[in-house]
Amino acid sequence: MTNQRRALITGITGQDGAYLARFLLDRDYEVHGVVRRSSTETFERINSIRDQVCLHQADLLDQLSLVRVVEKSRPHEVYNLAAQSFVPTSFDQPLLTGEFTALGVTRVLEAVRLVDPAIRFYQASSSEMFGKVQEEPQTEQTPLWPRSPYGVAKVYGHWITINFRESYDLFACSGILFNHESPLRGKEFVTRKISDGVARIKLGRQQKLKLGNLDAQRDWGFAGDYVRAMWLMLQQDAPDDYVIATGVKHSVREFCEVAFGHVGLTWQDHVEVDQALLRPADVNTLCGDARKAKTQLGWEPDVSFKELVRMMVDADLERVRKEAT
Ligand code: NAP
Ligand code: G4F
Repeated sequence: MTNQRRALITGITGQDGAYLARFLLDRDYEVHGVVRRSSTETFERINSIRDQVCLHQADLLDQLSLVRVVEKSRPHEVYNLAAQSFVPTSFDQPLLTGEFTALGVTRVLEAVRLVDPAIRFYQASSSEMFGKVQEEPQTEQTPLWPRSPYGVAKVYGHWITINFRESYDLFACSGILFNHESPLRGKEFVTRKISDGVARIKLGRQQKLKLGNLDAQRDWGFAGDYVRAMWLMLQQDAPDDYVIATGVKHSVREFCEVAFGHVGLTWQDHVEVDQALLRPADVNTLCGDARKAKTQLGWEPDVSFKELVRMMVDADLERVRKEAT
């Protein structure tokens, strides 16, 4: 083993995993990633860095596979980003979501504790834990009231991380991240569904865009900014928990307005509300207060809401154009 810093990322094939892997490679880390076995590869987001990272097969459902990966890669830092992360699926598959998103965290923590308790650990907690918000804006002290099986599972992951820190003195941090988006966002999430829809409608491949709750408000930031916060948490003298957010909220309707407006279209001409897309219980509004991260980590977001929307629409326009040629 060399003196080079080593990081292990679960969920490296996801949006955040892809941005974090690039961020760490730029800082000269040796980057290892956990991938689960599938009959077709899901490496699209990390294709461009495929030969610079070391991938290991393991699964959040399988304790020994996680222990083996930690033993093999001997990381200084573990970023636990893997999860069943889509809220509607958590209503359809609550048990599986609990296994991945809640108990999966304990499995990764146990692997860290068994192999090397000096490893620094990051847990991907979520603003979805605030659910039916008890105060605005939300801070690290705001009481949790999750509104989906996903949110409930994330509350478990958050508290087991704190519990392992307090019980075993692990350097374990929980980042309570508000919604963050990018051109690499999965297409089922509302921002990417809109940017993809706008591009298809603009280029004549689609007529209408069906959405659910247009009144929902989110504090949307750029994923590239948010992975920097994850890393900063693990570089501090002591482990702690941090809210990461922009402090500004917008509705789904406003997202549509900016996205369609960017290509000279009027959103009301193309968006239809589909009742089937409403959730059994939704999170109506989220807005974070990231003052602790600003003061202690020196973290602030660089990309504004409008820049983010335009970046996503432009990327989808380019991709959809290429699909046609
Ligand atoms: P994402 O794009 O959905 O990626 C999820 C990753 O988890 C994928 O790499 C997926 O692998 C992997 N995974 C799922 N189940 C697994 C299992 N059983 N074993 C191993 N790997 C598994 O999510 P994201 O947006 O990057 O988010 C990263 C993390 O942050 C998640 O934990 C999410 O819940 C949390 N979070 C996200 C946001 C946000 O706004 N993006 C906000 C707060 C918290 P496959 O490629 O094989 O499916
Ligand atoms: O984009 P969404 O699916 O994200 P949601 O539910 O806020 O969850 C995301 O952010 C969490 C952080 O708070 C993460 F932890 C989680 O993993 C995930 O990344 O939906 C945002 C809002 C919801 O209120 C939803 O009801 O948009 C509303 N919405 C309206 N129409 C829609 C749609 N959501 C989706 N996915 N699709 C629609 O057609």
